[in-house]
Amino acid sequence: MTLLQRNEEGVLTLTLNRPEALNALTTQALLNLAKALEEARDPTVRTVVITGAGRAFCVGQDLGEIRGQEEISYKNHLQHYALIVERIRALDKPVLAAVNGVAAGAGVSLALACDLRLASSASSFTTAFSRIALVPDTGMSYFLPRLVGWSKAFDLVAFSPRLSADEALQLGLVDRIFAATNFQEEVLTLATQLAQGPTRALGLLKRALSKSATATLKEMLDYEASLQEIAGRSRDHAEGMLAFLEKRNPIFTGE
Ligand code: LHQ
Repeated sequence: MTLLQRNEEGVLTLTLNRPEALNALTTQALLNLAKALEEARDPTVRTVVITGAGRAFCVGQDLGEIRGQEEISYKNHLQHYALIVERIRALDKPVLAAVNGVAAGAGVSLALACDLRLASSASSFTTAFSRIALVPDTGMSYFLPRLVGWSKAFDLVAFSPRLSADEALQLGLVDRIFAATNFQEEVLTLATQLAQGPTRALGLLKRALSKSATATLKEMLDYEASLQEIAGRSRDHAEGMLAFLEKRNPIFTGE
């Protein structure tokens, strides 16, 4: 199985599972991931974690699979890679990349498309594309400059250094580092915290941040007001208000 799935108390963990090939992406692996992300729309899933089996997170396209191919098909790319990024961004719930080990090429892009990047102290990052004379894809040219700035993005793509977890944290490429020894436990703790949160509001927050990448301030003020109206009607908002007044912790159901 190229993808393992486990749902624990609202946290759906998707584990890329080709450790012998550093979780390089084959067409089948991409299809499985896209399908799992579609199924993750189910309301019982309140947070998604994407991680890798073995010593790698994901090293991008399986170069063995495309060896000898005459061309890189535009249509295939949209159907397989772009679809995954679109599904991650369209999911109205947090999607976390738990980067357990080496990430390269579209593996880095996959992490960049997520809402948060949690890195193991054993992880490393390399954009890889320019080493095989390709351009960044799977959303990297969109997300990377927004995270690290325009010229740093050029630097990381043109030279493709291999960054440690600490270097990635310094650049803002990742958000948290956890020790490799208890990485998956730490990830699950943080993911569970999010899964017990006000899922509806978190989903709306995600929409707002995504829209802000291309919107004007005026558009965002308008959008925020419309999202607040929706959030204000949620059961979790009523519970949050009540819990505040009763001086207790809220119990959110995600509705
Ligand atoms: C691999 C791979 C790999 C197969 C390591 N495939 N076997 C989309 C659509 C269409 C066209 C192309 O592009 C794309 C998107 C992309 O993602 S393109 C970018 C593809 N990825 C890369 O170019 C990364 C290539 N790999 C590396 O640079 C290194 O292997 C890294 C830095 C990831 C890891 O280095 P090390 O930790 O030193 O491991 P290693 O190099 O010794 O690799 C271990 C094994 O994994 C080795 O096989 P072997 O049989 O010798 O043990 C590698 O050949 C294999 N492997 N990446 N993408």
